[in-house]
Parts: sequence; C-alpha cells; structure tokens
Amino acid sequence: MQGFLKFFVTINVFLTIYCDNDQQRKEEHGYCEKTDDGVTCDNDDNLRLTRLDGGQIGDVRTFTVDDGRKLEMKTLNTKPLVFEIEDFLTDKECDHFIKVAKEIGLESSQTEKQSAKRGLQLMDLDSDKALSLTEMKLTIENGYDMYFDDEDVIEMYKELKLDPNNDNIITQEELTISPKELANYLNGYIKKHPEKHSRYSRQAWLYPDQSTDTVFQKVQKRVSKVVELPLDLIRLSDFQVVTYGVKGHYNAHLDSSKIREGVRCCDRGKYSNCRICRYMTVLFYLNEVTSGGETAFPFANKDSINETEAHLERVHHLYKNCEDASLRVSAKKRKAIIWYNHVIDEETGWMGDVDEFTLHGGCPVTEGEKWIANFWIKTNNDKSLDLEKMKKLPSLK
Ligand SMILES: [Ca+2]
Ligand SMILES: [Ca+2]
Repeated sequence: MQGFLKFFVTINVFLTIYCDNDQQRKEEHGYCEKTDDGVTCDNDDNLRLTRLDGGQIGDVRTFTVDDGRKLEMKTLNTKPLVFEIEDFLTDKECDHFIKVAKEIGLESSQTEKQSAKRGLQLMDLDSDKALSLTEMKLTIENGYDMYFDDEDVIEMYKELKLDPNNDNIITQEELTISPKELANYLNGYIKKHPEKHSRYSRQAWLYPDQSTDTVFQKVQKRVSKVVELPLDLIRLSDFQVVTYGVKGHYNAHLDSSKIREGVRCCDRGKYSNCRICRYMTVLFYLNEVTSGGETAFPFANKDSINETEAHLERVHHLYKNCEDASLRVSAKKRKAIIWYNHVIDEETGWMGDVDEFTLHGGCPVTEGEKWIANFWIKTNNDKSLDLEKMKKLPSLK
C-alpha cells in the first residue's frame, strides 16, 4: 500500500513539474513556436476559448502577476458576467498609454463616413404614413447615429419648413425634402452640437505588433494570465485609447456583432462589408475622472430584451438616461473591467452567439476628462482562422 502511495506521490510531483515547465515555456514562447518543422502550436484540436466561472456577485479570485503584485478579481455582475480588477495597471502604465496616444495623435471617434453608413430609412412604426416626433427621432438615430431631443427635431422642422401646420407630425405630403438635404442639415447641426452624436470622444489606435513598446507586451501577458487565454491569441488584438471631455459619452452599443455566416470578420482598420468579432472586452480606466463617465449596462439583469421597446424608451441614450441603467461602474484609475461579448459555442468550443445583455456605453463626463483604453480580444467564430493568424505571429522576444 505504501509503495503504491509513494508511486502516486511521485507521479503527482512529476506532473506538477511538467506543468510548471510547460507554463514557463508558453510564457517564453507563446502558444505557437517555431521549430525545425515550421510553426507548431500546442494541441490545436483541444484548444477551446476559456470562459471563467464568475460564481456569485462579490466572489473574488486572487492571483499574482508579472511584477509580483497580488491582484483581486471580483465578480461585479453575472448577467452579463462582468469582472472588476482594481489596480490591474500601475499608475505609470496608465500614464504611458495616455502619453503614447497623445504622441500618435487622437482623432474624432465619429467620422463622416460612419454617420452616413446606414442611410435614410423612415421609421414609421405604426404604418400611418406619417412620422411622429418619436418616429422622426428614431429615423435620425438609425440613419445618422445622432440622438435628437424633441426640441432639436422641432427646430429642424422650422429651419427646413417641413411642418407648415405645426402639428409636429410629418405626413407623406409634407416630406418634400430629399435625403441629401436632410443629411446636409443634420451634418451642419451636429457640428454645433457634437454631443448629439451617439459617440463624442477622440481616439487613437496602438498596435503592439508594430511597436517595440514593452508596456504593451507586458499588459498583453497580464491579460493572457488573468483571462486564461493563450498569449498568441491575445497578441492578435490592439489597444484603443479614448478620451472624453465634458459632455463626452458613448451611447449604449454592443462591442461585437451577431454571427452571420457568409460575412467575414473585419480586419484591422477595415470596417465595411464585414462584422465586428470581439470575444471579450477588457476596459482599462487610465485616469481619475472628476465627475461622471461611468460605464453603464442598461440591460444588466433584465429578464428579457425587447429591442424595439428599448429604443422607444430610449435606454440606449446614455447621454440623457444613464441614471436608469441597472449596472453602472465608476471610472477609477488603474482599474480594469472585463466581460464576454459572446458565449462559447458548445460544439466548436470557440466563439458562439453574441450576448445581448452586454449592451453598454460611457455615461457623459460632467467635470474633468476621462481616459480609457479598450482592449478587445478579437476572435473569429471559425477557430482555424485564428490558429492560422497565431501561427504567423513573430516569435516573442
Ligand atoms: Ca407613424
Ligand atoms: Ca404636419
């Protein structure tokens, strides 16, 4: 019996040492490495995306990271699953991200191209061949990504002489304006009121693979450790630094698209005829905001989601309705929050359906400024495409 026990203990020690070496090797070389036979990756067939178990709200898991610091990861919410890690970044790292973004130069997050992408579609919800104020607001939201109040719409009617009988309803006969004229008016208006856009901020992209910046690499390694995904998969994603001034906000949206077969995932910098594929979001807060700027999840913990009703209730409109969101996370320097935009497809073990409960956005900054970094972990729903990219990555230094 004792002999058997001894054998068992030996095996265990052997396994532990083997795993430690394996872990260390992966940290040094990544999931895939160059060998004499070309690039090989560990266990392609068995590789599945990890989804951490959040347990219950308030549960905490602890781990030690690269620089020896002990971090605590707390479950903030379970529907959707959101984790919070205070002090994920150091002060220095936060300042570094901001400095680099400033050096690169930040540009408006809302480009003309983006606002014209969907085109005009009249939202006559009750099919009475006339647009009420609400229907006109939804038409403008849907077509131009601008969030108007009743007063803005009424002002537009006056300027464009659209509503001669002043009943705030636009009939088919009254709608004499061309989509182009309407777009011209809206583009002029938005220049004077940029906060009416769904997104009012400036941004810069940081590409770790095109840079020798060791901070980016360190942070990617830390993310890999925390979310338990292979470093080479994490290395396929970029950082986006975003800054919001007073009134700066981002109305509620999903970070990723629904899976549509036949439509490929967007590549870096190319966003037409493709869908956005981001398995996870890791959001870093880079500074202390004097007031406002929370991250809000308006669908958190709801029983079900009715998109049309939500639009009519204007729950996406965080610039106005942030207080109503059922989950709000305060912006705090060094903190990271993490969530899964997609569930896992049980069959493939890879990216499955989008989780609509992750709808979220940035509440308006009311005083000071806000700096964040988005780190969207990009994956395809087709695992082989991601493995292909992982194999092409240059070796880690
Ligand atoms: Ca109508
Ligand atoms: Ca009228």
